[in-house]
Amino acid sequence: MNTPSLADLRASLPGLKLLTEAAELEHYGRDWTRRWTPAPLAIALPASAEEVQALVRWANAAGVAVVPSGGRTGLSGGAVAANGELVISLERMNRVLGFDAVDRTLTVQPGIALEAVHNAARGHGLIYPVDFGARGSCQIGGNIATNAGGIRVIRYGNTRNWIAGLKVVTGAGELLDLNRGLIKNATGYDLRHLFIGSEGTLGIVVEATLSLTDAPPPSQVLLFAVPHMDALMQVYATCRARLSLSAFEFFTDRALHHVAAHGAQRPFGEDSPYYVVTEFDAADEAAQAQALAVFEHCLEQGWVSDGVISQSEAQARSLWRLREGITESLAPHKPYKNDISVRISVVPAFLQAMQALLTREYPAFDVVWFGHIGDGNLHINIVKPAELDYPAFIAECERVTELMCEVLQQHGGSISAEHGIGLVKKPYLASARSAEEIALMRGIRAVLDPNGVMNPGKLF
Ligand code: 2HG
Ligand code: ZN
Repeated sequence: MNTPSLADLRASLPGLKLLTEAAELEHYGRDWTRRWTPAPLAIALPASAEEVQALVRWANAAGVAVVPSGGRTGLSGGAVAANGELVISLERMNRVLGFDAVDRTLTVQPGIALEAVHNAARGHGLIYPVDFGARGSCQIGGNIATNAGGIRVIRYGNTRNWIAGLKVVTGAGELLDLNRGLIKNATGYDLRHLFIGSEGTLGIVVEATLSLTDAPPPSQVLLFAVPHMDALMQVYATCRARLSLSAFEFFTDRALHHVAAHGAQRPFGEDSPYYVVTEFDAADEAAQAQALAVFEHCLEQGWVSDGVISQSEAQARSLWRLREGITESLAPHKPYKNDISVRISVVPAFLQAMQALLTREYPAFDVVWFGHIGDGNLHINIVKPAELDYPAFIAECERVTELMCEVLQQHGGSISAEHGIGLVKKPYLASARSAEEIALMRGIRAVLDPNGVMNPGKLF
């Protein structure tokens, strides 16, 4: 890439909001990974799709790399700008553009926060069901670029399921209007789905039409203490069969240790190695009685040792905090993160194989497991021991990640379930995708981004 001239950019796009102060470069040049030193060229804050298009065209002509930027809550380094890139932040494009009561769709700009999407949908008596802890800071454009998952995938699926239409500016600077909110559209390749989960390597989302759905009935939250690993899946199977679940999450005693140290209330008098948080529809007394029966059955079988059912929204929120507060409680320890998935039926075998590997390789490390076990998605955070410096710690974790890739391959799993590949998991992509698949992905990228300006160095 050339040494570009900002004066030239200013002259090409008069009126463009451009930031170049050191603190701004630092702020917009990083995401939640904190592993790379931000060093972008400048931060552009376009106000319209046309401005995004003009910026991408300028980047092509000037030979400048572009990093699309949402709420930068990602954990894979996909939004990091450490090599003189032009960051295009969508944060000023944050409006709801329209609601259609017949289609039950909400059309939004990419920079709107997920929480604002939730509120807008609720304002129309419907919901946008994709949800996760970063809802207040992440943006819908980033959710689409990463095909974000979260805590209700078990019922509603990933972001992909909820995108009825997408306007994107490709890496070549073309504006595409994909699918236009149609439910049925059998006209060849569905290009919309190429952009969902493409991690900013093919283009930039400039508008999205989101499908909405009915609000579910009132729910309750059940927290179980689970005494051994095998019981986790017994509890899952029982809850899945007998309750109408909207979430099924788990965490370990180490995770509870960290959230409790961060201010959360310990739920039970006695500690347990595993905990499950599950949310279920509890519209009437029959549904509530069913939940109690499930709890008693699990207790009798020895699959749970204790449990609590939320009796109010406040209590439900405080039980959820035990699970949703884990990432924040670990952040000061600069953990190394893995975000893997296997088929749900394979979870117990994978957990066992991984525990054997970790006990062998990391006997002294604090390894924190949690995640969306009902989707086969497990988060493994390794806390940095005080005696290791950060580079040595990362090198050690990467060595074990390589071994983990072998275990994942044996179990048919994936190195990234929902956080994406970005920079962090790039070395391991080939363990989850075949050489033929990666060659096809490279070919698609070359067509949509012929000059290689879109998020270069990310994904592969
Ligand atoms: C979650 O499920 C997020 O809480 C973050 O995906 C996971 O911090 C992590 O590893
Ligand atoms: Zn997650």
